[in-house]
Amino acid sequence: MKNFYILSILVIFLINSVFSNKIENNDEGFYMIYIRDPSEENHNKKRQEISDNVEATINEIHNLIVGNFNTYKNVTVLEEMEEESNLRKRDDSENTEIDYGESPFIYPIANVNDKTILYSYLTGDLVDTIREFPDVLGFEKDFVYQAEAHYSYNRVLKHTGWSDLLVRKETPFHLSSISQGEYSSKFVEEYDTSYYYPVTAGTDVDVFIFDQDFNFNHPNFSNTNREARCLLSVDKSKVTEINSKICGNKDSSVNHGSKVAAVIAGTTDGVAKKANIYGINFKEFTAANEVAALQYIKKKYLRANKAIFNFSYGGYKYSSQVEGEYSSEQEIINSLAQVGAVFVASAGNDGTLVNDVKNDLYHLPSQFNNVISVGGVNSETSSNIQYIYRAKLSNYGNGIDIFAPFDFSIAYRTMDDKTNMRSNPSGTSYSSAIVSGVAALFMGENIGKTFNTSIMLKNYLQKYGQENRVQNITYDTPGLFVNNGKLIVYSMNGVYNGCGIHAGESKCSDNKCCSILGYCQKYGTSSCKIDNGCQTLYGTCTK
Ligand SMILES: *C1O[C@H](CO)[C@@H](O)[C@H](O)[C@H]1NC(C)=O
Ligand SMILES: *[C@@H]1O[C@H](CO)[C@@H](O)[C@H](O)[C@H]1NC(C)=O
Ligand SMILES: *[C@@H]1O[C@H](CO)[C@@H](O)[C@H](O)[C@H]1NC(C)=O
Ligand SMILES: *[C@@H]1O[C@H](CO)[C@@H](O)[C@H](O)[C@H]1NC(C)=O
Ligand SMILES: *[C@@H]1O[C@H](CO)[C@@H](O)[C@H](O)[C@H]1NC(C)=O
Repeated sequence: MKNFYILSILVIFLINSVFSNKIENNDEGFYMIYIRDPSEENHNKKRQEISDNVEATINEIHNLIVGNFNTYKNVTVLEEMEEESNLRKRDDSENTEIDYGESPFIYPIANVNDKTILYSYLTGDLVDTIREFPDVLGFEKDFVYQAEAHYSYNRVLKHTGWSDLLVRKETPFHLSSISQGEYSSKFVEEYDTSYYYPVTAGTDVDVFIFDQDFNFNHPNFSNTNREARCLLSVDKSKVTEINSKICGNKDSSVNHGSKVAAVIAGTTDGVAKKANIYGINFKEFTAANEVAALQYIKKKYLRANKAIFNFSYGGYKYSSQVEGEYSSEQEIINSLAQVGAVFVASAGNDGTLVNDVKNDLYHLPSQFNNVISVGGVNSETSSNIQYIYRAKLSNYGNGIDIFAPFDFSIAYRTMDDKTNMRSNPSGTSYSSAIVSGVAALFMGENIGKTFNTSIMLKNYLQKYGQENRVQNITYDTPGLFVNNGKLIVYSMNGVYNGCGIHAGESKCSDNKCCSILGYCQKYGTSSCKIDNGCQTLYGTCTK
């Protein structure tokens, strides 16, 4: 008896929740219509059939729909329903468990507790008319569920402040590692291989790639909502305008420029796939060629606060050759920075100091002022923690500004025999490409704001990057690892231990406290006190 009582309350509650709900968005769409249908015999039959009074209602509604075809905003939907229905008939639908009746526009989909639920595509006016039918109990507008994801769309947007979110699945390390914080299997059961990025993805930002051998015919540059082409070629310090998809050595098996461009802004492997990418093809990497190209771009193509220059070449010079009034490269870099350009350069792959004060040797252009110098890292998982350490070949020293991935597992299929992009690239050139891409993301999300190299470094790369994340560094090298602003670490299978940002923003249960390191503990233990880092967002910080 007691059970029955509880059950009936439950039923009433459910009914209320369905029928008292006014349809808020009272417009054209798919609806579930609840029809009174107490016919006993239906519930005992194996095959669900339509009872007489339901059939009468169906016929009435069917005629209403047909008589009001011209009031529909989108008749295509009804046409598609009819088509589907004809296909079914041909397939002989007599064997299905449910009798869907004769009308393609309205049919029963379920029978529950003396009700039949009909499904139909209706205009708001038809809903109002049908509501008055004697056997109609109510309506429910169909609802499209979001596919179950291993991350929270809303939490990521809140955390990053991005205008909207895009997620690319199953990406290589160079993308997954820059859109999450430190992964440890102590907190997260399965490493998240997704790449999270803002929907703007570098829109309206120009990235000038000073390199060799570009082929923008590769399908990874084929999205049409941005520019991806060769712009200039530079030889003997003279600049020539080019407007083509291919420049440099067509048969180059190295295709360095194409690969750098793919890491910055390719649709599959790139950080900022909507950024404009312009190939500046250098016959030779000389200081004078660089100055000539910068001057040309400054005159003709530079758009203030929207330009990123990625230098991936470099070499060592004695300071006597660099400093003083005759550094034309430094001067022109400064002048472009003043009008809103950001410079990114690779720190070099010599495994030495970028700024060897003792021997008076400096790596250029990465050690110029107003140039962000990028070192390379690899990762290694040991004792369940993913360590990020300086790649052995990457340069180091306090002249480095930031680190980014060094080895790339991007196995390009050949798009044609002449442009083999198959080899897996590695080196700080690609690290600098990553940072250029991340800079493009920040610019693309902040169109209208002022940018130059130091603003990009201080207000974005340092603010959102992971401080002290890079291991195996000496000589006061900063351990900053690049991040695009999304530091929440999710688990692919949704299983977490602990709490907080390293554990998919999980919260502690049972009134436990979330410690500064992300463990759920009893409040009051040494690492779980309010003045000792207890995280109020993810647990209880009182006794
Ligand atoms: C961008 O950086 C990469 C890696 O350092 C380099 O190979 C490429 O030439 C650079 N592009 C420009 C435009 O400097
Ligand atoms: C009409 O419905 C069809 C089929 O569902 C859909 O593809 C189309 O985008 C709709 N048209 C409009 C204008 O909503
Ligand atoms: C970059 O912008 C900041 C802030 O406006 C300014 O202080 C700095 O001088 C600028 N750098 C250059 C090279 O113009
Ligand atoms: C990008 O290139 C890779 C490797 O060649 C390929 O698998 C992928 O389908 C390409 N992406 C697009 C959007 O064409
Ligand atoms: C870190 O540096 C030490 C000492 O130079 C070296 O033995 C070790 O192999 C390095 N670890 C990695 C992962 O490179």
